[in-house]
Amino acid sequence: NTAGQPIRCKAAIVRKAGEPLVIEEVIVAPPKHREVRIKIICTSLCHSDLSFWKLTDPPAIFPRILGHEAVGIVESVGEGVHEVVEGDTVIPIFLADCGECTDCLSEKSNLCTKFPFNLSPWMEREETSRFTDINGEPLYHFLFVSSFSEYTVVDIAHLVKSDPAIPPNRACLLSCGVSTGVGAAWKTAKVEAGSTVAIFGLGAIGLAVAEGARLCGAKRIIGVDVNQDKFEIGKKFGVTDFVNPGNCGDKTVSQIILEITGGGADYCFECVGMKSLVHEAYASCRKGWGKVVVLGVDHPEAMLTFNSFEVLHSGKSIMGSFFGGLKPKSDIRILEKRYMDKEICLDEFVTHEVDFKDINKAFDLMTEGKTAIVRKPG
Ligand code: CXF
Ligand code: ZN
Repeated sequence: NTAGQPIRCKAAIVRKAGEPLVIEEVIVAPPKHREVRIKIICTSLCHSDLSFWKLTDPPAIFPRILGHEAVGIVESVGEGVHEVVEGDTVIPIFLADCGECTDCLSEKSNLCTKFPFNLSPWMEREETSRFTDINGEPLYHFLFVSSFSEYTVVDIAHLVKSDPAIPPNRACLLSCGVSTGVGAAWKTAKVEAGSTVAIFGLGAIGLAVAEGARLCGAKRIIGVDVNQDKFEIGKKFGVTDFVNPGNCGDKTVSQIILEITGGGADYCFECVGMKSLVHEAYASCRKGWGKVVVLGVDHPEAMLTFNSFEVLHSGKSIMGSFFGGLKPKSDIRILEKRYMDKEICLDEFVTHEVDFKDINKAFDLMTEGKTAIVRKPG
């Protein structure tokens, strides 16, 4: 029984920006008040792991244990934890759900006020780390999860219970990217049956938006991507039409979308993180009721500029979608159920599986633009 004791195990550490991760022995301290120590069963890569691995300027901070899409088993709980017990299957989520603030109590928000989203490299409730290397040096956390380790400590506000019947190499996908995309169509945009959707960027998020739109009964799902191969891939997730910005001749993407939809798409999703694409999405959606949903992250200083008269008389809306508007503690289990009922496809998101020791291969694959990578269980 390891409860209350430090655990020595292996973790993949980023010591310097962009350098290969090194698998080292680390010490994982026992969980404190409202914290849970979990054994990671499976973890996948999200593009944010890649971004923060390469980042050289603040908030970059090293040595750090990255990883935030995962599924694990509770090894032990800290004082004051009554929600989970040893042996429970759990999914860590970078976005907190305290369950008691105005936002967590509202159906309309998923932005917890008690633990607002931030990029702190520590635990949620105190500025300390639960990881040390074998020389006793502290290692930084990432997004309150740090799943590239055999064991990690996560605050209870960042954990949701998971159905153990779901294969771990599928459950981990619900921890960030796939949920974000599906949620953006389902909860943020509230895509209606019969509607037309345009998705800018068919990476994992964009494909998950397609999946969400398909589940909502969208009639037409237009994928926009510079990589022509994404049309075939997108078809598995419900993409019906494709626009390659490189093959538009002298027309813009929005001109083509307005033409083929007869006035614009009902819902447009920006899934790349380029402000120019937010403007293109705005131009591509239908006047009167078109909605633009922003999911991508451009550089922190990027500004969006809209003509006020155009905004006034277009009747269009622009909205942000953080974690797909999903409330972690209640909505993840709905997505899990829909997977168990064979409605949501998760299998198609997995392009490669690698062993933990080969984690750098996963970073190489994601750098090449592959969609999702999962570590083999065990
Ligand atoms: C992201 C969201 C945008 C800021 C960095 C973390 N979340 C998950 O990948
Ligand atoms: Zn993520």
